[in-house]
Amino acid sequence: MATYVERVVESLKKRYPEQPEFLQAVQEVLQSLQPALDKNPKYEQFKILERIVEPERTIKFRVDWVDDKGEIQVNTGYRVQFNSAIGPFKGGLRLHPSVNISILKFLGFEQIFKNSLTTLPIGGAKGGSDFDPKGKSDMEIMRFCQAFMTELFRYIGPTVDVPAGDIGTGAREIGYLFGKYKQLTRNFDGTLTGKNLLFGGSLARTEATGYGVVYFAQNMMDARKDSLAGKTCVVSGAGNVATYCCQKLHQIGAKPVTVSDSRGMIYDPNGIDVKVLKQVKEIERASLTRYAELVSSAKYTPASSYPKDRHAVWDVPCFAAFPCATQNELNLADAKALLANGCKCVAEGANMPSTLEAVHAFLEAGIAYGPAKAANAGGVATSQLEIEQNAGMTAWSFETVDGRLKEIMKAIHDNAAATAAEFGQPNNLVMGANIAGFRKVADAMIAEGVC
Ligand code: NDP
Ligand code: 2IT
Repeated sequence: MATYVERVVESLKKRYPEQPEFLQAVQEVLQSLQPALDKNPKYEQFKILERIVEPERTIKFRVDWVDDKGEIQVNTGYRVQFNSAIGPFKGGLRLHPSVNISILKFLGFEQIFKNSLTTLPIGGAKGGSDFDPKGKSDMEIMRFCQAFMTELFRYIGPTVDVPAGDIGTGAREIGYLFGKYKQLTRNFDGTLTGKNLLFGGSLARTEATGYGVVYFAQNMMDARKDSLAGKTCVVSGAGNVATYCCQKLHQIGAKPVTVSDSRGMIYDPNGIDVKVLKQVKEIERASLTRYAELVSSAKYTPASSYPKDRHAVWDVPCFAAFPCATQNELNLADAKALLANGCKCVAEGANMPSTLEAVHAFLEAGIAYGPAKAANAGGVATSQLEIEQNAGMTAWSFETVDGRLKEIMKAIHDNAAATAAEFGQPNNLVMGANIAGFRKVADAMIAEGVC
């Protein structure tokens, strides 16, 4: 007879066959929950799985805006308000041409458990648009953001739903979104996080996700009586998370030797120069070919020169790997290449960067593997600290916020490790993070009744 998990997954596959990323995220979580479900029959009795895989509310809307040539452009906007059992909806906005409901449901679903793990009172959500920010002028970005907020503002608020950044959405976009939100609602409040420091942003929020991933990896190393100091690391991505992951690795005496974007990879044996990376990506918004022009030790490999089903970054020998670009950027062949080269630690900065097969390969090999919902939770946790500062109309020092971030990352690690041990698999942080994140939300749903 099929288990409760199998029945829910099968019914979901039938209902949403066109949502592969969402189904993948659900399977990754549900597959490891069975022991917790066996231990507490209330979860099945209260139909928690059937309920937790459906968003409480999904908003989809048209976004019309005018480009610099005076032509009207049309995009689709979304907000998936997945679960508010333990706090207001919270999660980023992704602006990328690949955005669709499957990707946003996977991200929103992951966010429920990630936010639960942070120890803070935040529910799970995600949103965004298929708008492509690449090559757009500042004024086009502004007009898009204003049009997007003209619809979204009805559904958000400081105790309702608090959006933030994600791929394609950084401080510039949050600024334009905040300006429009404030105009439409006449409220100056903490409804968006990742704001500019001039109007309520928190120190260390920009750095938080990348720093948090490294803190998480350090916690995994401490547990194994090992260290990242002096070790070679590979990082994928070249955006917010990758940049500050590289910066923190340098600070702790490790050496990040790669970064990548959608077009190619940089290998720099001297260690990635974070100042140059910021100049290229944050200021010039250019391709990584520019990094190779500016740094003589760097070698650029275009993605097009590599086999289609492989990712060049994962062929570089390393002690630790930090996938910080996007979902499914690390497949089974990539995982095997990393393991064959002696990789001992993988900490995920991106959301669901490893395929299900790659995750199983890491777990089977017994290396330190920090799944995204635990390892990259520092970003959203620090967003919640921004909300806290806004609510108190105050601003904390960088050291205060960074100190809280460090404590939170340790609490997440220790909770995932203790939960994994409780179920007899002490090294399996996938199981530990999933069960720990799930139990808090499921217990809250039961306590709040069927509504
Ligand atoms: P950015 O937009 O700042 O950077 C994204 C980077 O990933 C860019 O280098 C981009 O390349 C690359 N990338 C994006 N899509 C693809 C793709 N389809 N193929 C190859 N490369 C791609 O985003 P963030 O750094 O904020 O986000 C990176 C990851 O981290 C995402 O998975 C996000 O969900 C996750 N995350 C982000 C948090 C945050 O606080 N920002 C918090 C937790 C997780 P290019 O420049 O060519 O587009
Ligand atoms: O995936 C994520 O956790 C984020 N993009 C950050 C969300 C947030 O609300 O800060």
